[in-house]
Amino acid sequence: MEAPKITKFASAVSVREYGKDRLEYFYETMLKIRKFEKTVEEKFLGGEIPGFVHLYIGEEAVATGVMSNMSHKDYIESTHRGHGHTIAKGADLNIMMAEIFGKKTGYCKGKGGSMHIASFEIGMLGANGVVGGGYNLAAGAALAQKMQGKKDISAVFFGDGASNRGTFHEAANFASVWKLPLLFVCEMNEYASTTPYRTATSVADIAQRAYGYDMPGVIVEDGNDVLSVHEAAKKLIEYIRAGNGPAFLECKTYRVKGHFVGDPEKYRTREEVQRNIDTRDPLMLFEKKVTEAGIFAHNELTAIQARVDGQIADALKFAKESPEPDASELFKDLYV
Ligand SMILES: Cc1ncc(C[n+]2csc(CCOP(=O)(O)OP(=O)(O)O)c2C)c(N)n1
Ligand SMILES: [Mg+2]
Repeated sequence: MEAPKITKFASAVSVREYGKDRLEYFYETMLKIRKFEKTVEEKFLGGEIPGFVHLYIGEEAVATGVMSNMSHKDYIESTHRGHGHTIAKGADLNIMMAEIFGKKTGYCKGKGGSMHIASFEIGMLGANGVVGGGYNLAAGAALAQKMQGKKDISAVFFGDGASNRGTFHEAANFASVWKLPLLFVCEMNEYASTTPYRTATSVADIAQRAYGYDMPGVIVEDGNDVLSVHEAAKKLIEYIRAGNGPAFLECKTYRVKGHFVGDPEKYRTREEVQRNIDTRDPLMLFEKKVTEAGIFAHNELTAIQARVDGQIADALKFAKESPEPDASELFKDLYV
């Protein structure tokens, strides 16, 4: 049997080869995530949002690039940092914002909140507050898809920290033996809470671990370039849909905000964060690419930004004006 390959991916597709609508979709999706997260941050700091919030700011290209190859029939398992995955999967911003505000009109009737958003209609099986908790749920979903003879796939998102959990081994081994239609997407954002990945991870590239499970592994060095992520994920998803079994995608990105809103961030310097913002911001990289190629003028990008601002303002209004769930509903929809 030929050994699986672990490769570094560089996209050979020029920005000019994409239709303008497609490029607008990438940009608008990333913008929705960014602006949604900025609003959530502001409202959380203002005491309007209950619970705990982990922001996806700076990592927008990963969710957008992967999900651009999926339909609502494909499933995803998300993480504690799940707003971006949910938006890229096609969530309604009003219903999402309402959930985060703990309102009755939210995806989980206001009883899930930031870390437990799920919507089966769009194939979003759930965010997950348990680090590494998504692998085996996704493997189960992929097993169901395979047993039903579907061409749909499942994807599980996880961080560099989560890659060190034992649950990864269980799911990766099972998915490989059963040739399940499952994409492992590692978001290597350099930190697991306060721990830099280098101090806690045995390999330089986490995708190297795919080798041990006989699945292909692809490393996107510039995981903040949405087009690179899109192309790399496209190849792997085609491979999975063709019935070849699981694959592993590692995207190198950076968590620009604290681990959670309110994190004092004593484990890294302000200079390091600023350097990443200045040189690697996914929105900035995209804007530069499409304007330098002459595909979008600056005022066209501004118009898209204004449209998204309107969507976020609507979502906020909807969430704020929605009622809270009634106390009598507290024990409804519980599976115990
Ligand atoms: C099983 C488990 N252990 C510990 C935690 C506490 N915790 C929450 S997020 C996190 C770090 C996760 O890091 P990573 O997987 O790299 O994801 P990132 O936050 O960087 O997106 C930890 C340790 C938890 N929620 N669940
Ligand atoms: Mg991390």
